[in-house]
Amino acid sequence: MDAHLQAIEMKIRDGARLTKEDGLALFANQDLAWLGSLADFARKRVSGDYVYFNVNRHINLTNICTARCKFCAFGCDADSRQAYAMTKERVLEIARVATEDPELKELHIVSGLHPQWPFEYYVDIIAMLKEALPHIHLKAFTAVEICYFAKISGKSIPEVLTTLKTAGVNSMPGGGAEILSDRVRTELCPNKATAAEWLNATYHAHRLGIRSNASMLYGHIETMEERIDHLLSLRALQDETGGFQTFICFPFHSKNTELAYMPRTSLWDDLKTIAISRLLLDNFKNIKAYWVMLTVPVAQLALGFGANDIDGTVSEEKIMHAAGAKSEKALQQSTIIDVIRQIGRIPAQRDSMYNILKVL
Ligand code: V47
Repeated sequence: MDAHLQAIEMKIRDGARLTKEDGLALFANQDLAWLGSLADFARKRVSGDYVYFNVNRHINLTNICTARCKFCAFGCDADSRQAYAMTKERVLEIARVATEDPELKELHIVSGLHPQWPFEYYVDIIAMLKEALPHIHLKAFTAVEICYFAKISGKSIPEVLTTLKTAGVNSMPGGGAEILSDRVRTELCPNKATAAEWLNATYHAHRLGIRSNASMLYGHIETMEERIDHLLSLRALQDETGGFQTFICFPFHSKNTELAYMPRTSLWDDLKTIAISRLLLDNFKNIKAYWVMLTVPVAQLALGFGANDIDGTVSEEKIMHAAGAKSEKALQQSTIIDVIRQIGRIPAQRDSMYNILKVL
């Protein structure tokens, strides 16, 4: 093995930090079994043998979106035949039905950037849900949505976040990060928060005590260097705030998007990306294998390549399925538990803040 890779292995065994050059060397190397064993070693050291999952429900308030990112099959214009926008009553009805399941602990709320709804509409929905279902954790609005709310309301980012926190937002999902590069964003998603704006909104959320997730959308027009830079930007922010709970990578699914000609990432790339994320993000405790995008068998494999979290039951996922994700629409808890036990790890049902509720 070449000397640089040997040095990287030594650093990982010693718990030392990897550099950008190390990340690039890991992507260039094709010894997947070696990489996987290092990522598995790092995972075990940071988070032991538990594999976390939660019981949650996704609610996408609207698919009408002013951003119209090239990679997205979910967003549409207001006059599209698929367009929908939920009333407050409809949101409450969905939430009430979902929470009839006593195991359900979280509502995950992410939506399009609606051209007409005022900021107050979103605040009212959160306040309504919190009043009706005070025991449910509301993981709501990506940093992109926070930036949009600031734009439409004329409020500052901290004001928007404080208003939402007061209304009942408990934490934020990690979407909208895509690739934190101006080149990529100008090409794929010029009508929404820039890389600096995404990082800034996330920084303020963490400062105000709103923890959030981080994500990466890969396998489109980005270079390996841009993937590494993305991971290092997240690592730097985590050093500063400690506010990230978990990292998720989304392999790009091109069906029904403007980039429909692009092939799906290889399984090899998916496993390398998860493993390298675990190794570079040394200050993240949790790396999520998002079965919705990966499919259940690949998510199970990813648990041997650095991941320690398999998200949750995720009923009614729409964004990824619009782009052709072939996975189930939701998973039973018993399936998640089997998937974890089959690889000799311990299923741990968690809440949204990663407190263990039950070890199964
Ligand atoms: O930002 C959109 C991704 C994200 C496609 O924090 C796509 O726990 C692949 O925020 N192919 C939104 N990916 C979803 C999101 C999320 C989902 C699950 C868990 C969490 C969490 C957050 O979905 C977007 C984008 O990066 N996405 N379209 C696509 N065609």
